[in-house]
Amino acid sequence: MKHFKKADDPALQGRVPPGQYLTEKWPVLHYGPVPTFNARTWDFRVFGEVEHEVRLGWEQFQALDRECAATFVADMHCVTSWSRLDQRWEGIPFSKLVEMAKPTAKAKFVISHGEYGFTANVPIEDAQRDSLIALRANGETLTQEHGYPCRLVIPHLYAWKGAKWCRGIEFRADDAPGFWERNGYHNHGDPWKEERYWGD
Ligand SMILES: Nc1nc2c(c(=O)[nH]1)N[C@H]1C(S)=C(S)[C@@H](COP(=O)(O)O)O[C@H]1N2
Ligand SMILES: [Mo]
Repeated sequence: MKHFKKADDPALQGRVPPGQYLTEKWPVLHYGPVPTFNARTWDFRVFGEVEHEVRLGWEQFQALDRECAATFVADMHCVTSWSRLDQRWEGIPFSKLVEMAKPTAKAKFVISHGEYGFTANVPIEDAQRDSLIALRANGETLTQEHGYPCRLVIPHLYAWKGAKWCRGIEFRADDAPGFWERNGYHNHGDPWKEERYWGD
């Protein structure tokens, strides 16, 4: 692919995980069709091992975003080996959802749910490190193909760990391997350890 360059610039030492190439363009990567958005039927849920289930309609979700939006600049790493540096994500901090829903002491795993039943699983500690439900990237509203209206971003893991077209966050006592995890990807997905596939 033409726009890929090798990450051998010394200035990038420590920025690019092993086996990754840099790209300046932002590839689109997902399984299945791009869903359409319907503001009347769309909702966002926080559920499972929580004290207070949360269900927000589109208006309420936007109000929450206006109230608490935060920005996080992070490098984005796809397991297929492209990385994009300094992606600027903006949206609702994961910590805000925790504050609202109050996961119980039993909650040990977090599942992000996307449209069409897509899921991705992480231990709760990973979800609680600077994650956010992003509505914007690099100053612009997410495009449909990049996950409009929102996506989970867990900056320190491979990008598949966050659902695009995110419709909810589930807290669970037990783990539940998600879509890519059931299709051969590593259960954890730390790019610095090259946790790409089962058995890595
Ligand atoms: N709903 C959904 N979210 C998804 C995926 C998917 O297949 N479905 N793929 C993941 C993978 S593998 C990557 S690399 C990123 C890609 O995000 P992008 O298309 O904005 O670059 O989305 C992640 N989120
Ligand atoms: Mo990916």
